[in-house]
Amino acid sequence: MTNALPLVFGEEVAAARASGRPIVALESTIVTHGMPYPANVETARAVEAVVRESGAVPATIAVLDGAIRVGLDAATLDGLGTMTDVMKLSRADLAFAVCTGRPGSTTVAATMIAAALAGIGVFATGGIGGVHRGAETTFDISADLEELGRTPVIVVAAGAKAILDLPKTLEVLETKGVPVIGYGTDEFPAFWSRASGLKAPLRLDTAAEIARFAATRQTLGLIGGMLVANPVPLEAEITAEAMARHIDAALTEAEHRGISAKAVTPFLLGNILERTGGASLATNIALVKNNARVAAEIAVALVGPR
Ligand code: PSU
Ligand code: MN
Repeated sequence: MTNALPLVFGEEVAAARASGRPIVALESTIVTHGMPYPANVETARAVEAVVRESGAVPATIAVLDGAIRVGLDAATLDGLGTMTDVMKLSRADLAFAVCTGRPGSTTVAATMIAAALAGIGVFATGGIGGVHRGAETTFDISADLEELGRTPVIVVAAGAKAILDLPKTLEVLETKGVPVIGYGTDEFPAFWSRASGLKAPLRLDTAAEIARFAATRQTLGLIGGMLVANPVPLEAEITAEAMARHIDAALTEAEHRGISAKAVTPFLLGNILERTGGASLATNIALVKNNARVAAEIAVALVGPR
């Protein structure tokens, strides 16, 4: 199905739109740049299954053949997971991939834009991009933060990756007017770890409360998204203390190799995966699934009783 926008809906998503069923957007950079094959494709499928089990329809988003695809079939997802030379798309280059026909995966920022265009209000990911350590000299601040400040999508993430400067990330989110909600926790989670030592600015404990909060923001005309910070399940967490030395080593190696711009986040994730002997990947998979479940519950709550 196509309309005036360069959006192509997968079958399942088109049917959900027609019948007003809840939909959860999912990103694809985690598939192309966040995890190795085949764990990337297996995880994407498992995450879609979690969304379905929780009563919503998954819409994995990517740019292929000059269109923003909303909902990918199994073969397309597999193709994306094995392709090389896929652009990692954010606000700056989403339209470039559409108009040149280059394949591209969507980051949190680009997925939010696509979800808003498609009328999808909830999105699950692993962790958002944020303010990198040393940003005071590199100016490396993820476009995800800017997007959260302007695009009306609820993003469910396990906080932000501990490779970032988390206090600065929270400061920027506050400046941009983004509500950051600890989901069932007072603590801002640090992706692989449940604790960061930082307080979550707000706290809510149920999907219904989050849906109500989103509706109130809309009533008040408050533009922009919100971040639901959902801690990794206890049994899958790697403590902040255990992660710290791997993170420090990965950051040092990135600096030595002169890794910059878009390559920074994928490099650090890959390097940490090697250093933890794959343990960080298992944690990553567990937290994305957990976020997909919460996002689906919020999407169901937003649709309301039927
Ligand atoms: N979380 C993960 N794996 C990832 C990412 C997040 O577990 O690959 C991706 C997301 O797509 C996020 C992006 O939007 O990293 C941030 O990249 P940057 O720091 O370059 O903005
Ligand atoms: Mn960056």
